[in-house]
Parts: sequence; C-alpha cells; structure tokens
Amino acid sequence: MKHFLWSLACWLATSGAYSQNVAIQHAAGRTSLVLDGRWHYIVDPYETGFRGFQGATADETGKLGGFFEDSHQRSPSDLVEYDFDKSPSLDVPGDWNSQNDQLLYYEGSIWYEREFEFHPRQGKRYFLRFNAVNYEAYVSMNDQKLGVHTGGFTPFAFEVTGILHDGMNFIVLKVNNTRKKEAVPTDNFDWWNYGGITGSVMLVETPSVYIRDYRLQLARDDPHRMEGQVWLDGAGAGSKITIRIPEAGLQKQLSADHEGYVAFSMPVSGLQYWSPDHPKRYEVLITTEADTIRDQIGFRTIQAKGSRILLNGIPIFLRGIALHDEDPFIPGRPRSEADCRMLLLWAKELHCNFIRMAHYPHNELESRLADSLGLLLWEEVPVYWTIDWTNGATLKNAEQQLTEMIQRDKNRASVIIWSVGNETPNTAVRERFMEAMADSAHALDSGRLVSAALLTRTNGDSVFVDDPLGRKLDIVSFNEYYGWYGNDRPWQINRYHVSIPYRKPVLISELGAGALAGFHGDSTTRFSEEYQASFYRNQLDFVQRVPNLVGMTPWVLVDFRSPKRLHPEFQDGWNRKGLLSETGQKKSAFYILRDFYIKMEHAEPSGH
Ligand code: GCB
Repeated sequence: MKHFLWSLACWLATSGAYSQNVAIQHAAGRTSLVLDGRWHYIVDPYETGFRGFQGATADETGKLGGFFEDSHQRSPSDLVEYDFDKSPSLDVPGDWNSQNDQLLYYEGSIWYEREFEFHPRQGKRYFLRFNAVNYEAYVSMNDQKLGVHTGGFTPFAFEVTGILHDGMNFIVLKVNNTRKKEAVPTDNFDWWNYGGITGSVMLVETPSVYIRDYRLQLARDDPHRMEGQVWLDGAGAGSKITIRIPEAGLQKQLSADHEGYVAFSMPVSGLQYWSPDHPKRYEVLITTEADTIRDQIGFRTIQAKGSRILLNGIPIFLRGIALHDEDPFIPGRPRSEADCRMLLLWAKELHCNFIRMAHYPHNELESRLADSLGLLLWEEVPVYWTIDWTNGATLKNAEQQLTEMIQRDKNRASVIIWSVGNETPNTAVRERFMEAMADSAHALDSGRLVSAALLTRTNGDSVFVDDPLGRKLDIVSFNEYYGWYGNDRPWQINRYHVSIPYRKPVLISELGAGALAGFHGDSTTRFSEEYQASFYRNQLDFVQRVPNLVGMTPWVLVDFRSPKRLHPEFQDGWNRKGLLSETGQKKSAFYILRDFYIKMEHAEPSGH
C-alpha cells in the first residue's frame, strides 16, 4: 500500500522532536490492544531504509539516531524498491533467528511493519509499549517518529495520543542487533544474540490523568510497616489517591503533590508473608478519580545480616540454579507464558527455591510466574566481561537498563537480588564503573540486596574472593569452574580452600561442567554424563566448606545456544553445562543436585 512506501522514505526526511520513552507500570493490567501476531519484515543489511539510496548512515553523520535528521538526497527508487505488504512475516513476540534458517546468524537491521484498525476514545490517552526489542529500536507510527530505545531486554513505551488515527494505523520500526564494543552487553558474550521484537507489543489505553507507576513493599527492616510511592501523570496538586488491600483490611487515602507524586508509609498487622513455601499474594487496588489499577503483590522482607540472608527474619539457604531466557524447544527466546512456565517448573522439579536470571532481564512474565510459584529471583543487567569501562555513554546505557529493570519488577516479591554484572575483571577503570552501578542499584531500590558475580584469584590451592567491588555489595557472589576448565578434574576440586575477607553472605553464582546428554564414559571422560555427575558430587562436598555460604546457582539449568561453543561433536553451537539437554532430557547430574537440594530443604527452617 502507498502509505507504507511513503512512510519509510518520508520518515527519513522528517526531522524534529519525538516522544519520550515513558514507563507504564503493569501495562498488562490495563485496557489494551495486543499487537502480537504476524508482522511484515524487510531484511536491510545495507541500511538502505536509513540512508536512502546513496546517503550517509546515522553512524557516518556522527549522530545517535541521526537518521531522524538525515535528509540526504535519495533516489526515486527509494519509493518503489520495497513493499511491506508483499514482504514475508515474522511472529511477534519472537526473535528472528529462530523463525527463518537464513536469519539464524543474522546481525544487523530488520524493518518491521504492522497495520491495525483502531478507534481511539475521546478523553483517553494511548501508549505504544514494547516489552523487549533487541537491541536498538527506531519506532514510528503513522509516519511520525516516536523515538529510539537502546537495550535489548527491558520495556519501553511512547505516547501516541493524537498520533493514532480513527481507522487504519500502522507501525514501522527498525530493529538492529549489531554487536558493538561500546554496547551493553559488549561485542563478546557466551549466548545467542537473538534479534527482533522478542516481547509483546501493546497499545495501552489510560484516562487523561493516570497512575503511571507505583511501588508497594514492606519496609526492609520492619515487617509491620508498608512503604510505597505512587506517581500520577497529568495530575494537578492535591489529586486524591486511595490504596486498598481488601483481604488485609487495609485502606489509605493519599494526596499527590504538584508533580503527581506521593510517598507513604503505614502500619500493617496480621499479614501473611510471601515465601517460597507460601507464595501468598494480595490483590492491591490503587484508585484515583478516573483511574484504577489492580495488581497481585506479595509482601516479604529480605535482609543481609552479618553473614546470613534473612527472609521474613528467618535465615534461608538459596537452593538455586542459573537460567538463560531461552526455550530449547524453539530454540529461541520464550514467546508465551507456557514457554516461561516450563522453564520455571524445571527449576521447581530440581527443588530450587531460587533462580539466577542470567545475564540480562528475562521475559517479564517470568517474575510474575515466580511470584505465583514461590521462586526467589536474582535479576541481572548484561554488564558482562569486558565492557567499555571508560566510555561515559556505556555507563549511562548500563544505568538505564538497570533503572528499567528495577522499574519493571520492583513490586515482585520473588525478586530479592539485583545483580549489576558478571565476571568483570578487576581493574581501576572497571572498579569506578561497577561501583557507580552498585550505588545506583542501592539508590533505586533500598529494599532489596545488591550483588554481582565476581571473579576469584587463585594461587595454588588457595582461592581468594577479595575483589574490591565486594565492599559495595550486600552479597559477595563468585563464579568458579574448578574441575572443568584448565587441567582440573572432578576429584581435584576438594584441594581448594576459599578465603573471603568480607563478613557478608556468600553465594556461588556459577559452577558447572559440560555433558552431552546420552554420551557415556567414566568420570575422566570429558563431556560424558559421568564426568558431569562426578563433578557435581565433588563440588557439593567442596561448597559446604565455603565460609558464610548462603546459596548457590550452578551453571546452568538447560543447555543453551552459543556461537562460542565450537566443538563439532559435543557442542555444535550449544553450551553443554545444562542439567537438561536441549530436548529436555535430564542428565545424571540433575538428580545429584536435586537430591542435595531435597536434603537442604529438609534441614532448613521455612521462611514464612
Ligand atoms: C561463565 C560465564 C557464563 C558462561 C560460563 C561457561 O563464567 O559467566 O556466561 O556461559 O562461564 O559456560 O563457561
């Protein structure tokens, strides 16, 4: 259709301001049009959609999002040499790599387009919200530029009130997943670089004054006090807000300031606390004159005291597992709630009460599922390995991703730890960057614990967990691969002794060995199930000697795709450290860890 042809070209020529990215708390709880389904796409490796036929790219003009201003001469062929209507389509949500064999390794730009009919209602506001797009998204609607979002795993939204037409509408966006040194993550990481619109897309309706965001949690050190904030959008000073938790007999009237903001604190009694054994959630209603939002929220406290972690005041051992956000049966990013549920239920089957969501924010359905299933979570931003430490824009980007993750999941009882990174080498420049990240995490959410997966220092049989970043963390977490990397063998694991100068809770955030499901040998045969089983037996002895250990998240629940795993017989592009294979087959080590966790479960007082 004509307007599609016109949109791409016209977009390039238009300049000027565009909408700001806005947060919408609990978008799924609002009236909305879900725009999931088939979207047309055009693969554009040469950036023709941006540059026109002979023009410069945004990068060449030196402007981030410079395409908005780029009105370089374009050939008339711009207007005829593409056609969304005749182009193939992809499922949204869903990465492109898993939907077309030719796109398996594709890294670059793809244009998406979707047409829909809509009739906006008088007096309402509308927001176009993306759950996640990897990595950069340039979004327009009805030929109007909405904005750019950077970062592949967190939600963003643009207001489209006044841009929406009564009748047919269309969205065009360019998604680019090129790895870059200065990006977060950087250009080298051990997972698949899935590109595309990987989360749901919604057109969300709100009243003109609406509840943009809210936070409700127990005070960190007081289970008898509830604290929170509400942010209204479009409100004048004195706007009335009511918070109700009918089942708990709670009601509070509030009055917003001139910015629509109010913070509150109220005593509570008789609450049933949320815990893995008792994942109790309450219906919470927040009401203003024109708006009501309902959410299901669990209430619990989480504290690091001395060398322990206390859930609702009771010490807890975190029987964890690390997880990538990948459904091995696709294989690709989970697309539905059922995909997400399957992953979490495998962790439950292992008798876990805790999951490390590595190495980036996972599908937003998962923290809600974890709330309902009784799983504690560690959530992380992709500050991984060798980030561009001295680049100010990189730090800004990492902090933005951290902010968006915390904004998204701050009401989830399941989330107890924010991780600011993984295996970042100990140098002065990195220290500055990572300390800033830890400070930001604390400032953004004082009610949760902050950690990072640290590297260790090994000297002979002595292991030191003395990374200076530990000073800034509530939990000192470290990764170790004794018995796998180097010349180590499983039976040598127990020669190591760990020293940690910090008097803080300690968590082993990774330990693991590879095994190809169904490949058998003995405990000396690498990649055999027997090797991995022996590795786990020895590791489980070793970890019990680690001082102040409050939990562990072995690497990893399920084999996952990684282009860095090159062995033709055993790996074929898969990291094989899963306890389950990519076909869901449980390896011997699964049962060893499960039995250990069953023992730990029975030894623990419950946190509720
Ligand atoms: C690590 C990384 C993780 C890798 C893992 C491995 O230390 O944190 O992302 O996948 O090791 O398998 O080597």
